[in-house]
Amino acid sequence: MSLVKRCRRRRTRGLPTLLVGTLALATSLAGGPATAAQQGTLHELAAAQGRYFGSATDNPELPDAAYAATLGSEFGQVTPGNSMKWDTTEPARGQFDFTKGDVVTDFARQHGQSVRGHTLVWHSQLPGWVTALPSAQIEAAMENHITEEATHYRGAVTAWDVVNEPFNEDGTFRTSPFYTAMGSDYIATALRAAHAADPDARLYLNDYNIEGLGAKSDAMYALVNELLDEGVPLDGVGMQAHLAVQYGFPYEMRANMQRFADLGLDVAVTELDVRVQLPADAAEVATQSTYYRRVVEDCLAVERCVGITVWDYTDKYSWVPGTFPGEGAAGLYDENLLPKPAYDAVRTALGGGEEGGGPGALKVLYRSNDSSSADNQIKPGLQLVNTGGSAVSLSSVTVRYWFTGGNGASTYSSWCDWSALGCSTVTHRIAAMDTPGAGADHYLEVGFTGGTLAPAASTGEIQLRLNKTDWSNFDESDDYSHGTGTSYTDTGKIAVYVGGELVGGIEP
Ligand code: 9MR
Repeated sequence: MSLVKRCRRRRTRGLPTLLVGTLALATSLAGGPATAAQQGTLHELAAAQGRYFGSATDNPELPDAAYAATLGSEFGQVTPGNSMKWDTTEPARGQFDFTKGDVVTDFARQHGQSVRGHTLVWHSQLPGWVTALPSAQIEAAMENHITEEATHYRGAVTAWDVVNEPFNEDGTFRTSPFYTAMGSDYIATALRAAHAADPDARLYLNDYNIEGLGAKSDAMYALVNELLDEGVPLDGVGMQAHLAVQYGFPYEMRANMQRFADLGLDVAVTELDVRVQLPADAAEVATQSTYYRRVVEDCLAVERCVGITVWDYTDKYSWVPGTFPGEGAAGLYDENLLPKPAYDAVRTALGGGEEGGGPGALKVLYRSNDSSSADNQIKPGLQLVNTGGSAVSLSSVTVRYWFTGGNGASTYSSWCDWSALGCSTVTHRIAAMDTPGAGADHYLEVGFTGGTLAPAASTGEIQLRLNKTDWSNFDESDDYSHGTGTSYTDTGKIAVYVGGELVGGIEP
């Protein structure tokens, strides 16, 4: 793929991602207030990262006041699970009924949320009259359906899943009345009709099992390349992400998202849930949290990943048990609308830093590995312990140890001498404080390249060392974080942060 081709595509259509992020932020500000115990809703945390965080919803659920309250406050985007599908919106040929979809767009407007339209063309949930239509009439019926629906929702829907689930698992095109009538051309025809009806909507192709690399995502990749080459209006690819703990995580998700992004397309996670076999045991719950966290991390790592939608946010209204008997518990909230460990994991991955129920869920144990506090090296030994109920992604964690430099060079070197995790996992640097405090004008900051800290787990010992580049002596005796104990204790004078937010220890 030449750079020239990519640039041309970027200019061809649509909002830059940055603007989408700005809109999302504006949306979040219009949404409901954060609960007292948590700083920022899922959507506010996502919006701070230029993304949206949304949920599917459906008309029968909305009268549930407790459900609607969380839907309206925690999420900045909604997708109607059923009410914009063909069987609902055009049950008889030419007779359109947008009542149910309008209830969802009204709810969204009242709560400052954006709406993803789902879906204009799909092989499933088609009314009988479409499947009974002679092939020669399918194209006109499809164009008319798209035109009427996309026109009706102009201004209310920011993105459309124009074509849903066009592929079989092996990457061949799925048979449908549309494919039978028009071959794969039906996809370009549908996109053009949607663009003509609503030139401002972001137009997507959406499918499941295209999160990782493989025959199905390769087929989507080949298709979107072709469409872009032909100048067909296409803005993005939706990855549904109906994941299951027993089938493993699609580890190449980030690389896969990136290859679509490199074509100048947006990417969205459109229907995320992670089902487990019931009854869920502790290991499955922990793995589920990890999967949710990884999806968030992957989306944040890909600039063109515009947001994440869960399908739906609570186990109370999940589609999973009805479709996969014996499986379920796939959502972020349980059947009583209470947040599950996966919710904490998502918050943390979004930079919320309240894993396991608030500040204090991580603590740092410290001992001095230095027999002299007046020599030319400082040797803190640290251990990080997860005191919360959910796994913590170490890549979002940093630890600070404060000291004074004193006379001599003001440049430093730092070292990891030994770590139970392996020093290659540990990052370290010395930074000067803008405003020095008592016993502190510099700090050693320790971080991690990756890994997860399970509930109650410890990183084990991390032996650190630092010196001035001129090897002059320190006077550690009055350093803020310095102690003389030789066994590990929580002194409270070494701070730990998740996503940059203080969660343990006290700063000088
Ligand atoms: O959530 C939807 C559920 O209520 C319907 O019964 C089901 C019928 O197919 O569709 C569900 O949503 C699907 C979505 O439209 C497309 N991707 C798979 C979703 C789960 O089945």
